[in-house]
Amino acid sequence: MSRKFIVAGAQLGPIARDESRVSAVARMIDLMTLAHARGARLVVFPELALTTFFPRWFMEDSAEINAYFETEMPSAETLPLFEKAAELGIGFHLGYAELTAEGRHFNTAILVDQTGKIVGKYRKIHLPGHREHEDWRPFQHLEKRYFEKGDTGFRVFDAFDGKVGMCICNDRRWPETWRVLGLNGAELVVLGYNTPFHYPPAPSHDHLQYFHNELSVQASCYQNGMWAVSVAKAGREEGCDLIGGSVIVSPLGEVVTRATTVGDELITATIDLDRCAEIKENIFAFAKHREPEEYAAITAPKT
Ligand code: ING
Repeated sequence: MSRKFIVAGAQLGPIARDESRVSAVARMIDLMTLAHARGARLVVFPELALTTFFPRWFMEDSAEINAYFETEMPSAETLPLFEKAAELGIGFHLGYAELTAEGRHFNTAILVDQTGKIVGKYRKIHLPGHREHEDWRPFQHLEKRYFEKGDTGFRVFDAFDGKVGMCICNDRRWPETWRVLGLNGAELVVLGYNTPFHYPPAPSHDHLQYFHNELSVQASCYQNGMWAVSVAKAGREEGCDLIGGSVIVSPLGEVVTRATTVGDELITATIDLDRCAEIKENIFAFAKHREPEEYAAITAPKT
């Protein structure tokens, strides 16, 4: 039985600072309904998909900061998304800010199956940006201030007749993310991102943001023989331009489809998990060709 099915990427346009979770969820339900109409079994939403990308502002008041976090999942505002998923029989991936009962803050993503059950959770490991206010920047990128490094590792979950992994945004730029997921058997990686077009530390790179976005995912899919659905929160959000460029990429590194706007947009593709073997059993057959004895520098502790 072939493991072919349709996946969807549900790119979101801007979410305003004062936009309610109810509004964001309603937009996602519209995209989920469209995904179902197009035959998708899984729809992927962006990173931090319930609120505006709040790490762009320096905040000190914990109540103000915590207002952007979810203390339960599903919550009253997000339950309709789970209920719609179960009603339609479609799974989904959702990124959100997680505040645990112990008071820990993570940039988190979940994988939910076609019955509306959470079958996987990931907490972002590569946190970009900085911890303190840096007034030279036109906008801040304070993920190191608001989130702890994720404590889940790069796990792979049995779902959708295959092995599905997750990462989040900056993780996609690090080859280690994908190689560990690949070594853990991932055949499909789903992820969301919020990527500003302007990169204050190196403005001369701005025109390459879309290129780097696709380069990272294409190379990683090819080098690990896996599919990826990588989905943006896009558009001019509170004065900050976020790139679109949501893509679905094959194990051969081909961009199968990409978004063409910076708003709410659904992309879909038929993927075949069995095609991962063309890479995993040949050019990147890890057991046959990897030489980990030579790679110690990769996992040596930071000096
Ligand atoms: N955003 C960005 C990302 O890695 C960034 C941060 C932007 C890094 C541009 C480098 C260049 O896509 C998040 N949220 O990680």
